[in-house]
Amino acid sequence: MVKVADIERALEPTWCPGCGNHMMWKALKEVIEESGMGFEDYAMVWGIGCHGNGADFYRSQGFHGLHGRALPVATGIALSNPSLKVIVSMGDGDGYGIGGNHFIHSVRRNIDMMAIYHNNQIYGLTTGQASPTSDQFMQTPSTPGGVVEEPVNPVGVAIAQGATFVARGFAGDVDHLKSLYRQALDHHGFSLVDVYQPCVTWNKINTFKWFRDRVYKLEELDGYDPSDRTMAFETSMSTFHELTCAPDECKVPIGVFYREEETFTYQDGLPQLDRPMWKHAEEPRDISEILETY
Ligand SMILES: Cc1ncc(C[n+]2csc(CCOP(=O)(O)OP(=O)(O)O)c2C)c(N)n1
Ligand code: SF4
Repeated sequence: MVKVADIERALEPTWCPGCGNHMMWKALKEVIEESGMGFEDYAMVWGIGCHGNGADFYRSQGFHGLHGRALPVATGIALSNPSLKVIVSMGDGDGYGIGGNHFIHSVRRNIDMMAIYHNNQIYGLTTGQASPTSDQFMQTPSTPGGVVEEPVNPVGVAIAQGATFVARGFAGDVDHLKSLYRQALDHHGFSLVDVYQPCVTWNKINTFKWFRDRVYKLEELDGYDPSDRTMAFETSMSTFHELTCAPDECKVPIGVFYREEETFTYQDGLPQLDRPMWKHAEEPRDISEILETY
């Protein structure tokens, strides 16, 4: 069984002091330890960005993919070895921008994997340009006159697209985030955890304080039913925040928006996965005769 200390590499994280990535790192390491998995039980995949630098800070088998392409790589891993739990780490620019198409199709295919989005509403690594989740009117180096368009609402998109597990967390509440990670890891199907992860260097609007003044937990809401897709979608839309809103005007829900217990995954629909490729590889073939010919 993997321990937190086994996951940590000799290399210390290079994220800015106070960055939400540190809290997400802590939460995920602890949940992996608590899950009882061994290194042979899971694989991790990263996109490109500050979040993706996590590839250097978690010891695991896995792959550091191209910008926006973590999900296709993760899909390949999940289908070639269905016994692995695949954990994918992406950024908002990475996963909802350049990788937006993969996001939609991974959701509708219900590929059994856990997808974590480090949503800091900015391009962190490339010094603060607007991302698909930056709030409308936000000024950034790439939008000096303010962002013109509406942001992507990843939770709403996923629910509308038939997702079977959709949650939103906040890096400033590690215990709550851990509970979401645990549920996502246990889910049979595509589990999305969108995490508000303040970038303390480039996003001076959506700060830890900004969120602390606004977040509330869905599980504490009277009558909230995460098995009701319509309720989940309406909640994701009605509370979709805007940069300009005051704490008493807008609230940001965190928690499990939607969960379907009995799900049919992409893997379930592929009978050939009963004879996965990696199992053939377990029986080594003698190729000395072939080598003789060279
Ligand atoms: C195809 C491609 N386009 C652009 C880049 C440059 N690039 C590297 S990281 C990044 C943005 C990262 O932002 P985000 O995904 O939000 O992650 P964060 O750094 O905030 O964690 C960009 C545009 C790239 N590496 N590859
Ligand atoms: S630039 Fe932002 S997202 Fe990147 S490490 Fe620093 S605080 Fe974190």
